[in-house]
Amino acid sequence: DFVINLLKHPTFLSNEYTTKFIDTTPDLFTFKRRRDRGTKVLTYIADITVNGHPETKDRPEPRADLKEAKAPAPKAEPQMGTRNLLEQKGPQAVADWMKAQRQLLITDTTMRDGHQSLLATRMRSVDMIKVAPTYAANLPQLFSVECWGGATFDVAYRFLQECPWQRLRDLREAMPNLMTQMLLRGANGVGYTNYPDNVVREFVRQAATGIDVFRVFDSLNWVENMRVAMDAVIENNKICEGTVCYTGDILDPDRAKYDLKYYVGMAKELRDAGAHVLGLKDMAGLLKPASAKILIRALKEEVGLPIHFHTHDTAGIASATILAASEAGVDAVDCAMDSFSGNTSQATLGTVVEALRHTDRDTGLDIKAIREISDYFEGVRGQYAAFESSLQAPASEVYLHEMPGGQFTNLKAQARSLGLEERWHEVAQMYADVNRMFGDIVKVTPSSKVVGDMALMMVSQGLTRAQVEDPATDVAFPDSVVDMMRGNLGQPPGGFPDTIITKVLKDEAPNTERPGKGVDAVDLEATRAELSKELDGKEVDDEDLNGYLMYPKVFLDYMGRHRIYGPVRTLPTRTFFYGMEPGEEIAAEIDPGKTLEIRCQAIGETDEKGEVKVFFELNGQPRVIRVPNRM
Ligand code: BTN
Ligand code: 3PY
Ligand code: ZN
Repeated sequence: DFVINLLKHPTFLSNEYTTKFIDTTPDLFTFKRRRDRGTKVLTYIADITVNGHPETKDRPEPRADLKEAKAPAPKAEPQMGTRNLLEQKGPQAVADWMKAQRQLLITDTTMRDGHQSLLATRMRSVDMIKVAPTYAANLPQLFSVECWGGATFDVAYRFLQECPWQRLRDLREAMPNLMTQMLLRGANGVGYTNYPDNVVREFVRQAATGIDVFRVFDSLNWVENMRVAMDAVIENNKICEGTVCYTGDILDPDRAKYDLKYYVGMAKELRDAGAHVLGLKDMAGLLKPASAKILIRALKEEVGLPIHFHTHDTAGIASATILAASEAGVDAVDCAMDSFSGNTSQATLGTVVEALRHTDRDTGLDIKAIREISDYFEGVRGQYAAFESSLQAPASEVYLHEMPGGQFTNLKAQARSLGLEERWHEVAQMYADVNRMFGDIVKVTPSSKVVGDMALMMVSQGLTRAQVEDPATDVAFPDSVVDMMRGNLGQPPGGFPDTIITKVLKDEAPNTERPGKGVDAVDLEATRAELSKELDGKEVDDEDLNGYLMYPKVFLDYMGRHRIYGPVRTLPTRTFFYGMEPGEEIAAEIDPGKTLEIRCQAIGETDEKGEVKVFFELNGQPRVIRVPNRM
């Protein structure tokens, strides 16, 4: 039977953390017959109720009295928005319109970068979908809603037990007048590695069924490595936001590698590669107001594309930089709903809206609507207490380490798991040292992960930069470092320094060509057939195929758990992470119109077999589920 095959599957067995839950739940695999979806969902709830969720163990809990957040009511039928313009006139018309009008256009990032940067990307689809119609009706002036891509794709499968494509379909449908936006890592897709060209093309084609604006970047700012993805976006008639990642400081003579000329040059390359919009991605929040003024002016004057500016509030200065950029003529900027803003996330949406009110760049957004949605998200955020970082205040330390906002909480968690949390500031300094050792590179997924891996390794082993660079010391480099030095993420401006290449690769010669060049195309139909076999003959649609192409192991693990637990994506977040209490009642709409009304009646004692009976009522019918007590 499928479940047994899956257990024997080598990729399944070799996975370290995503299967922890199943590995420790062998009894779940003994079911022979196919169980109905209600029973599967009850099995999930029973297991979490008895054993807890591995991801929230030993972490802070939500306030006991915190109710499920209720979305504010949509005001009226959605007015026309940017999506209507895109549908009617195409991407170039949207770009022309951006340049022609005066209001500062705003992208709301709450559903992507906001929670990626504050809650380790753990926001579940239900918490987004509930409020999406309110966005459509109450904030029709938004430029776009960034709600997909980046780390959200694999986290959905890996940790949230849900399908990222279904999230996209649901959000798309709920916001028909607003442009949806995603973050695409160029040839790295939504992964951490380089994919064959046809896999990138196929992914963009599928994503374009739900996404209107593609922010395409490369983690080393290598335009060569962005063309396949950019071309695919353009072919699909969507907005191609060709993006420059910002690092260093254009005013610092010591960082001359990344000066004004460098950025203007790259922006022109992106324009010539067909970008409709120029993205300026300040992933760490390093662009300061004075530099922003100069950079935006120069880009506006010399490139001619509308500019969309993205920054992070890690140092506490993001809104000042946004206002400076606005004065310099930037066309669109990113903000997060107040309750998901600040610190490593984006600038505060309501604050930027208020700051520009009654000026010539008034955003036209309704501040009351913003506050209502922010209040909703405040309630949502409370349920994710387990994923909050310990970051209490903005920190100018970011100018030292230059960590992207989206990486910060993750690296901190990694440091914690290695017992290095107390030595965080050493990790930060080491991160800066590694950057210099690698030749001063752009640090953004996936290059930022490589720098982070190296820094953690050095701190935990007590190695200094000088020791690593010393030809006489033997160093075991992390796989990701070897991979990057081989050229598998592409080339930074000027290449990697010879010292480090020689130290890492010894006699092996690096590949300095575009990594995708000369790589054979994947046979998509053969892969579909192989996946179908893997899944016991289940028909494989394009969404599942694309999930598998990006993350084969993560996808198969997700499918394995889906067979056991069924559609858990619509469970309330509290239930998903903590299970239920006796007397508690919840509802979960598992299909349009099919709602499970679930009441937890009682939790039994652990019997001699080490099992616990959990007593439920499912749509009024009594049900008993037995789960092993692993506590
Ligand atoms: C100024 O420099 O006068 C302030 C900038 C306002 C210019 C607006 S911004 C949006 C649109 N795009 C342009 O290139 N010009 C306008
Ligand atoms: C991502 O690639 O996920 C990022 O957020 C980069 O800033
Ligand atoms: Zn970001």
